[in-house]
Amino acid sequence: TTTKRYGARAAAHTNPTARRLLETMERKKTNLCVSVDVTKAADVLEVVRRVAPAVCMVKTHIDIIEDFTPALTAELARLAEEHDFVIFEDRKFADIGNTVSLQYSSGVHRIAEWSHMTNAHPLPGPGIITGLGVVGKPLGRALLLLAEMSSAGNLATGEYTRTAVRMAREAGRDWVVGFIAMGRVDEDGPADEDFLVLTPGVGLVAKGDKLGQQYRTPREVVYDSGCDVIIVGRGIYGVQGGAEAVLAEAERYRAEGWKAYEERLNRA
Ligand code: UP6
Repeated sequence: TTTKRYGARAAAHTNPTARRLLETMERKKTNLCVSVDVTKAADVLEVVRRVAPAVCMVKTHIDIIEDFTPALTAELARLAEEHDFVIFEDRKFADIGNTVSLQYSSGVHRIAEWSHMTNAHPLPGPGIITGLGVVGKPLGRALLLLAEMSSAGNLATGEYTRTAVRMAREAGRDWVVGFIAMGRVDEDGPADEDFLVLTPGVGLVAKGDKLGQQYRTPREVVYDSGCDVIIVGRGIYGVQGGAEAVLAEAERYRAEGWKAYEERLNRA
């Protein structure tokens, strides 16, 4: 997987969102996902409009928005088409199948309507994958499993991580297209298997925060660990210097992530 170009890997996927993401990455020359963790709808849209040229994906936490209306997600969906990126709602579902299917389709946020990709903890067992799939699969959406986490002391290690990978394989890649992980958790798989590995905890400046977050550089994540997408939040939207600085910082992460990817291909 790590020796192939993103664009070439698209053919290994039947899931339309996975294909679209890989094709977008190749077309825009970016493996950057910006995590827009701000709490006002106007600020979300401002950051997204700024970083749009530099990203393959925008990640949201829709439940932190104080002034949420469906106009926000409609506009996000429109921007995704205009600027060619995928929307990933980082919902981290963690309940039984019946409950998550309701949380995914209903409530105020109606996540399945506008978010191309979402994620789930494997903790409750395979029913969570099936329950989300009832809603998302017919819409061409994609699911990631949290196989590992970036925060200090997290429990997603060892046998838990291996079980997450096994659950993804059993569910099939037409629905579970990859993982949130810190490295190539799928490396024991067959050569024709292709999972996406999306990795948070990425920063060029800070080493961590006061609440357990741990940062690695784009190079450590993409070149050393073989991950596919770098997820950057505060390192980009939190930069000092206003809107101009946000795009400049996104472009810096895009360039770092892409360079690490090109070097990974050349090493092979
Ligand atoms: N995130 C992590 N670590 C994980 C899983 N998800 O940081 O293991 C998410 C956070 C946040 C983003 O919920 O939205 O990635 C990281 O933000 P940051 O770059 O500002 O630390």
